[in-house]
Amino acid sequence: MIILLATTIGLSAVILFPNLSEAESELKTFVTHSGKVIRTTGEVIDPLYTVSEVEFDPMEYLREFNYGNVSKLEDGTTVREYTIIAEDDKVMEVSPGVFYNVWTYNGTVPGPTIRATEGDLLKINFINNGSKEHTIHFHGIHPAEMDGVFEIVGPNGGKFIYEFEAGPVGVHPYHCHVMPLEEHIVHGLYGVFIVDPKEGREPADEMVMVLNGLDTDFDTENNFYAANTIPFYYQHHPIQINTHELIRVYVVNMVEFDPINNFHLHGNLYNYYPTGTDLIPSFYTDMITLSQTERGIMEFEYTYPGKYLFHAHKVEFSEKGWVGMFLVNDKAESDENGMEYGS
Ligand SMILES: [Cu+2]
Repeated sequence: MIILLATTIGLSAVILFPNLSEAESELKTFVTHSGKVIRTTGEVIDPLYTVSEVEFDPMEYLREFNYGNVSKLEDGTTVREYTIIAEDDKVMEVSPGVFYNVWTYNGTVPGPTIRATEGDLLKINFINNGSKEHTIHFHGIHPAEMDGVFEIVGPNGGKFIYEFEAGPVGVHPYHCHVMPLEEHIVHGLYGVFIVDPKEGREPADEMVMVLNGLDTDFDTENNFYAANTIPFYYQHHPIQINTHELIRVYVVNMVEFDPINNFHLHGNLYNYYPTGTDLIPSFYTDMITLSQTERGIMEFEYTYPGKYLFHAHKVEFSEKGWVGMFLVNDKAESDENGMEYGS
């Protein structure tokens, strides 16, 4: 009797849901013409793209610098060559169940952190593998035709080589400059460009934080905020640093729609170098306010070990994801345990 009942239920399931297992394995993600991301086992009529998911590790991004392929000219000038590929057909799960169509430089948001020394000759091979026109506009000093505004790079393999001398010293953003600009930026086409002074800076545990907003419902208001794209990431995965070690944070505000953003550090104050162009700090503070593409360098050391928050003091932003934590390890103890720097 029990066997008969089980068989009947089993048969009914097969009749009611004939392709259940097959359908489950065919969950696909689409981006529609309105930019909405849809995940379904069904059919989507005329989708814009069938997409793949972006792999992005904010902890890796934090301390990853791209110095390019280095060579020397006869006169001794250092040449750094980079390749940046734009795409606009990927999605990222920015919060559990929330998928967002990201437009990427080299497959991530933000794109790679380009790093050079003042006076180096930079050669950036740009390839646009997207379906829309894109460019790279670097902030800094360069010839007009290298500004990435009027030299539009066509979709599906368009190419352009940006060549200019690295300068001035500081931390600068780069981003796509195709209209509508807001759309190309909020989808993720931006990154950080660091120009080191020839004499270098004091050795430090260095990291990059891009403050960004995500408008996942296209109403020109941000639904999520973050340091390095994933809301709340560094709160759940604190950044490990050591006491009595110089920490240097290159911070760039890429939030659109909201006129200001800010950066508050707990249990400490930092020396702040606006745009990083001067080697003498302008402020000693625990709070800076940043408008669009405003950026700078923060330097600090912790005396006491423990957990310290950093976040937007615009509380709405921190409650929607722009909050993180430093886990400060006692340097003496770390050394005894043979811990790696910053591990
Ligand atoms: Cu673009």
